[in-house]
Amino acid sequence: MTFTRNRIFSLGTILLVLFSRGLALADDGYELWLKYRTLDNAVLLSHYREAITSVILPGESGTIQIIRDELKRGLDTLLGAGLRFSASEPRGNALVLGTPASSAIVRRLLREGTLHSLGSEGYLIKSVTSSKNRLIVIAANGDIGLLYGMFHFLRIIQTRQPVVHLDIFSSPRIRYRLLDHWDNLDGSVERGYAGRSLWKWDALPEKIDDRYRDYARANASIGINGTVLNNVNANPAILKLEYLRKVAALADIFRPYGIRVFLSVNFSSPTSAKFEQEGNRKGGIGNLDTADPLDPQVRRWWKDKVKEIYRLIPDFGGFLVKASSEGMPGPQEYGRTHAEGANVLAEALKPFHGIVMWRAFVYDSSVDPDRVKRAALEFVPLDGLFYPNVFVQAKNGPLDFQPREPVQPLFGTMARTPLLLELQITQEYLGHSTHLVYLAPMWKEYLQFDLFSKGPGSTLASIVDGSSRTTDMTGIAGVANTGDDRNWCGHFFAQANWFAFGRLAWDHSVSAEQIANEWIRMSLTSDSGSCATISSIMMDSWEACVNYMTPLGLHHIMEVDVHYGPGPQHDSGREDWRSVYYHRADSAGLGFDRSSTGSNAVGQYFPPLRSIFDNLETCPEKYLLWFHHVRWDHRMNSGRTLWEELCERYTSGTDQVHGMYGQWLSLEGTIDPEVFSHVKNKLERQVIDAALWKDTCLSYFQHFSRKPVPGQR
Ligand code: GCW
Repeated sequence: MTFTRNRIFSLGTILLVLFSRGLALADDGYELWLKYRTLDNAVLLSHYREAITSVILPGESGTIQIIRDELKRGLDTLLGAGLRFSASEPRGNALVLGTPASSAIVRRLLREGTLHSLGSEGYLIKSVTSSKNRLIVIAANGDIGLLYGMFHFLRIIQTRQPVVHLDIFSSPRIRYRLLDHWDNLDGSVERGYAGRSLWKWDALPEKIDDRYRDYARANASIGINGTVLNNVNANPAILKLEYLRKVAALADIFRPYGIRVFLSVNFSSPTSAKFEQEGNRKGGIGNLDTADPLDPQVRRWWKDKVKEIYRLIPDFGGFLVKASSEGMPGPQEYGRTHAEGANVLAEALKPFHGIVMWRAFVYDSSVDPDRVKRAALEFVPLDGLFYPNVFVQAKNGPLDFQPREPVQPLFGTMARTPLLLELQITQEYLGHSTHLVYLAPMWKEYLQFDLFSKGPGSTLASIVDGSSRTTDMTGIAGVANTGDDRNWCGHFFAQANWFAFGRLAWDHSVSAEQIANEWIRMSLTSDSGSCATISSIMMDSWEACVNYMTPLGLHHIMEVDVHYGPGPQHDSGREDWRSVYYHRADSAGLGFDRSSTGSNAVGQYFPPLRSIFDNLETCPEKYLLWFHHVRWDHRMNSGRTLWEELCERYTSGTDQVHGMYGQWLSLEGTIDPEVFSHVKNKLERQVIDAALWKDTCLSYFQHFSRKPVPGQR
């Protein structure tokens, strides 16, 4: 009996030890990049502990309380010591946070000019030394600026930077920095690969899920200041009072984190439900027979609805609209333009400083059979006709979030309309949440793309951040990759894309490599050897994906609807939809002729881009098959023929993934075991998928080229 009891006891002890060790070690990804692990470097620890002996943080607003909690949680854990918090003047070396209204030190520090340029969200982090003590001051005009400054300061410590001689000035380059959720009211997420929606609509507004705060906290830590809660394929029900109360509950939680809520709305909302027809998403929640934007009753309906929203959500951000696109209702049904449609909403939102984000993702073969030209054809004639509080929101490329596209030419040609850049964080066409693809290098390529619209240097970044225009209507949105999976994004490395989107939205001049390094150190390890390996995996991953999926400007050859695996053979007869339409393979060659003798999509770009793209000899090879139908025996820069180069790209793409896998295996034992095996499993799948892409595409294109695959018997 005694024996048994002892055995049970010791077994229990062992299990307890194992369990608690397991808990301490296992990383399930929930904490994202906000992991605060006690620093194991004694020199650094004493450097930080000496620099910060207490924290001075006056104020009691919701935001200040969040800052206090985060600093406690962060610094206490990172530095392994409890810090004293107070609201009064510091004794000894201290971290001081304040606004001109709350702190004399900050008042002394901030001169008028600096205050102005900090705006409502910017901050300073500055070392200030006096005879008595050394201070690190985080100063901002308001609490939200302090919140951002605080997260920046924690990032400095998480990434183990020194905290002496700090002199940081940071303010966002872009005003609206948004996540667009394609979340449906039934809990599903369109193009979501990380579980169900984060928003538990059935339980709201009474039940507040813990994750809402964690979501807001994560976004605030990277500077995201708005969220569009629901899918652009919008269910009109979102505007019913019942749902607006739920939205208001979320807005209340997000507000102290500096995050405003926005909604996608269905253009037919004012109409009666009796118009609902199977499949075409028409029929609204109102009682009108029409949604014609010029109808006075429709204008009244939107005004009343907007008033109702602002009564519940005083800082509501505005509406996102997908109209006259992919079956969504829109103004064109009533013979009205996109501008007339957007303006009826803008008029209603204006008194409350709300905005409209009107999407330019349209295609309609009556406008032009080359799908990539349609947005510009429909929208450029409307330039200057939108109300000032309207953005036209366009995807980065003219097609649809392909692994690589040239930039949407609209960004150059709609000079009088505020343009909001839509990026896709969720990897609809880049391997969902199975492939490791770090997207920052891709976004940087887009942002640095020169449209020449005002001569050389008219980069997409300068258009989006307004620096090449005179407007403060600047915005960027990322289609979110979040869901209710424990690790938020499905793939652990997909978290890096959420992180990178926020960092670039705040400051697009930061390099993809720096962002990767920050994320790795905050999320995975600070060991420099491991960091270098992980960084190299990440930095090469996008080019690898382009190579094994769609090299040399190929596009949209994914399997139909799912958009995951290869499907170059798809042909439905629907002109603008299936793979064969896009790749145009035939016995002569490969690629879509968009040159001046083809669809002339090149004509939508400014000179000299137009002629650079138009000419087969000057067109960058990365866009070759996007703009040209190229002979199989065409000589590429490498000296290979097109066919050989295609084979080489597909092969190097699969080799790169093998390489990534090998590099990952070398990390075993240096990073968290749970993360290690999670990523290992995903990479194993990616190796198989890359080979499938290569084999499927090469054997399919071989029917046309009728040439052997080099190295293959
Ligand atoms: O890329 C396509 C997607 C659709 C999406 C649409 C859009 C939300 O396949 O799922 O719908 O783009 O951006 O509106």
